[in-house]
Amino acid sequence: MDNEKKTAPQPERKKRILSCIQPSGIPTLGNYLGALKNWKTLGDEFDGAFAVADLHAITVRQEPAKLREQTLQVLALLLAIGLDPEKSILFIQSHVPAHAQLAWILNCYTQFGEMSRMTQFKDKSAAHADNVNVGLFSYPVLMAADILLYQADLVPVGADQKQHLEIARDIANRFNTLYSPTFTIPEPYIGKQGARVMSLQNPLKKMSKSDPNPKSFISVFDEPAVILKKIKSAVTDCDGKVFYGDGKDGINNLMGIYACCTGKTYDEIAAEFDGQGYGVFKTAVGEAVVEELRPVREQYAHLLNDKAYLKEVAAKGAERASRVADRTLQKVMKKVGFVLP
Ligand code: ATP
Ligand code: LTN
Repeated sequence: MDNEKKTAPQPERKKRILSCIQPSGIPTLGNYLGALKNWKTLGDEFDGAFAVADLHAITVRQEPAKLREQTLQVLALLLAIGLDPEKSILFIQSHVPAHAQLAWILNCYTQFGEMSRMTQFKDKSAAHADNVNVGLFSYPVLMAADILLYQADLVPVGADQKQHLEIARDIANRFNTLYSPTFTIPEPYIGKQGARVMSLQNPLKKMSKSDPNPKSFISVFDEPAVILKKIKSAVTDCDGKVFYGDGKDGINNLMGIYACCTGKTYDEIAAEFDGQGYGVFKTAVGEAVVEELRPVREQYAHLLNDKAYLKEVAAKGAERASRVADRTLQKVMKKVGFVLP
């Protein structure tokens, strides 16, 4: 007798991608070019799940009314960049209890030493020395839970999150080895361009929405005149020549932004502004950013007025997300040895 089981060929599972953004301020051009822009492209192609990470946001003190407002703003932004809530799962992290539950379990499979090496923790604990809380420390474990609950194959993030992705992979591998295969091992998806947009005031620091100096970042909702002004006052050098090179961090950053918005290469940009000085170049960068963000800003303005719709999207998203997340959580609880309810 033929021992080989004859099974019907399974349709290949579409890759699942997951990513989150914190409602810790108004998203910046860095968030947009480094992450959100890729979410739209990947969300069209794969099974997407995208969340507003409000649990992560409270690792830094937030004003409650502002946090509520920013959470809905960020959800509106996800729709404004073109994510389709019928296709992708769009949700608010705290609406799906499995995130906090799995994070607790994974905390017990993560070593203090490995968390201590996280550069974001070092940076953030220096920036918020009066509130170095345990949540800030175990932030990457919650992020691992976000990813692993959905069995994500691909996680589109900016370059600053690479280290956190590596930890998520380590935790998943450890759990799979201790018990049996449970979690998909996620791969980071870091775009070639825009992965690290730098502060306009200090090009050695990443552009961040929680930077106290608003001149250092461009918010995705800034008016055109404000964008042009912020780019004009971006810190550069006194060399006056537009090319990508060592010691030209400010110009390199502007060239990166311009390349992302126009699709031009660095050589093409250097040729375009040859002999023209920084004034002309900065105006062109400002105009390109205005055009890049225009459709997002326009869509967003339209959506934000409809709070009832946003809440409906969040409710449906949470329901769909919970279905996927609870399945993984149940498996984990069983393997760990909990009595299932
Ligand atoms: P905060 O400043 O509050 O820490 P953040 O903007 O650094 O927030 P998130 O909101 O969590 O962080 O980031 C959402 C996504 O944007 C992540 O994928 C992150 O890697 C990406 N991102 C953040 N800043 C930049 C940047 N300057 N350049 C490119 N990508 C970025
Ligand atoms: N820590 C991330 C935001 C985040 C995230 C995630 C990104 C929270 N959970 C899961 C990807 C997957 C940041 O960018 N600061």
